[in-house]
Amino acid sequence: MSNVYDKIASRDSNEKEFLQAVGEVVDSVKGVMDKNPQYRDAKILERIAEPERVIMFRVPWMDDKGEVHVNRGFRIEMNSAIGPYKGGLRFHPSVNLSILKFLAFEQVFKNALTTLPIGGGKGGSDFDPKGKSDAEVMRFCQAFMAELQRHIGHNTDVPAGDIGVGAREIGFLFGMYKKIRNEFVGILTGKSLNWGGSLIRPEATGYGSVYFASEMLATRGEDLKGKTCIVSGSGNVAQYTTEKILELGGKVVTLSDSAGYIYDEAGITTEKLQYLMQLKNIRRGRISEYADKYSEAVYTPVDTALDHNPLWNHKAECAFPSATQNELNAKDAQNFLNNGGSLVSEGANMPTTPDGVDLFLDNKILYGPGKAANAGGVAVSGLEMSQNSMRLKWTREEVDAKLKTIMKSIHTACIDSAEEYGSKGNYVAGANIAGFVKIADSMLDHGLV
Ligand code: NDP
Ligand code: 2IT
Repeated sequence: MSNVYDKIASRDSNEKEFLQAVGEVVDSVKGVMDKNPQYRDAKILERIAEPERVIMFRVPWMDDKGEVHVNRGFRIEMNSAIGPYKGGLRFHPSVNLSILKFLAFEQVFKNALTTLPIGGGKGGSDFDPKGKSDAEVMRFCQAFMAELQRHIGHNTDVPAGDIGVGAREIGFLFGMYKKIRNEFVGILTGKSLNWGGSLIRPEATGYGSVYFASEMLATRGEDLKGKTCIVSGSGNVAQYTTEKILELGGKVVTLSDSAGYIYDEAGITTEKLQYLMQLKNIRRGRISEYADKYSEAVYTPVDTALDHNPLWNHKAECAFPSATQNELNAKDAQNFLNNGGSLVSEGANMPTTPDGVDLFLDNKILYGPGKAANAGGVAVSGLEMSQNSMRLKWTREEVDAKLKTIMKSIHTACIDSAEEYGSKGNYVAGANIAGFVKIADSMLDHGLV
C-alpha cells in the first residue's frame, strides 16, 4: 500500500482490526492526497491515524459471592477537530486496544458525515455482562465510571452505548458520574427518557440503516416493499432494523446471536419481534429460544469448522449485517451474490472483511459501509446533546424527521464525493473521502496541534 500505511502498520503491527480500518481509508483518499498537497505536507493522514489520547485503566469490582475481579477499561480520544470526542462504550470479552482503535477511527469519519459538530472516540472494557446479575453489572459500571469520570465531560468527551452497553448500563454509569461530580449534565447519550434521553435514540441506528438502504434503492427506482432481507444480530441495532423493514413492507427471515441463528421463512412479524425484544432485552435469553417458541423457524448453531456462515446463504435481495466486525467474509459475500443479493446496509461497524467488500464493489451492488449506513445512532446522540444543552425536548416526529434528513444528506455526500474523485456509485470511497476532507480541513484550520 502507501508509505503512510506502511509506517502505521509497522508501528501498530499487532493491531489487526485497526490496520484493516486504516488501510481502507488510506486506499480511498489516495486521489484526494494527490490533488491536495497541503494535506500531505501537514501529515494529516498520519495525524488522523494516531489517537489524540489513549486512556487505559484498572477496573476492580466484586461479584455477588464476594470474589474480586479486575477488568481493563479504555477510552480512545481519537479526534476532536470538529467537536467533543463522541462514540460508544463496548463491554465484551473480545475488547482490546486494536478493536477500540478501529472503532474510534471509523467513528471520526462517521461523525463528520452526520453534519453535526462531534469528534470521534470509543471506549469500553473486556468485561462480559453475559450471565452477570444486575447488581454485578451495577458494581462494574460504578467502578468503571469512578475512573472514566476524570476524563469525560459534556464539552470534552461524551460516551454512549455499543455492544453490551444499553439502557441499563448507561443508567448505572450516569448515576455514578452524577454522584461523584455532583452535577446533572449530558455526559452520556442513550439516556432514558425520564432523565435527559432523546426520543428515537434507541431506534436510531436501526432506523437509520434502513433509511440509508431506502436512499440507495431509490437511486435505482426501487424500495423495500416485498423484498426479502437477512438481518444478523438480535441486539439493539438488529431489533430496530427489523422493525423499520417491516414497517416499509419488507420481509425479514433471519436473526442471530453469537451462538447461532434462526431462519424463519414465513417472515418475522411484529408480534414475533415483540417476543424477541422481551427475550433479549428483559430476559436476556438466547436466539435459539425463538425457534422453541415458533416451530416454523429453524435454529442453526454456530459451526466454527465451516469457512462461511450459512446465515448469509439464504435467498434474499437485501442484507443488514448488525452484529459485529468481520462477521461476513468473502465466501459469505459470494453466497449472497449467487442468491441474487443486491443491497447491503451495514448496521454493525466493519462487519464485512476487505475481500468481501471488494466482491460487493466489483459486482456493483448497492453497498452502504457502516460508517455511512449506521451513522443514525450517533447522529441522534448528537441531537440528544443539543436537546440537553437547550434543556428542551423534541417530539418523536421531530427527531425522526431530523434523522431522515441526516441519513439523506450522508447519502448525498457519499454519492457526490465518490463521483468527484472518479468512483461513481462507490459508497466506501464516497464516505471516506467526504469524512476525510471535512476533518482534514478543520485540522489545517487549527494549526499543528
Ligand atoms: P447489542 O449488544 O445490543 O447486540 C449485539 C448483537 O450482536 C447480539 O445479538 C450479539 O450476540 C451479537 N454479537 C456480538 N458480538 C458477537 C460476536 N463476536 N459474534 C457473533 N455475534 C455477536 O449491540 P448493538 O446492537 O448496539 O451493536 C451491534 C453492532 O452495531 C456493533 O457492531 C456496534 O458497534 C454497531 N453499532 C451500534 C450502534 C448503537 O447505537 N448501538 C451505533 C452504530 C453501530 P450475543 O448476545 O450472543 O453476544
Ligand atoms: O458505533 C456507534 O456509532 C455507536 N456505538 C454510537 C455512538 C454514539 O455516541 O451514539
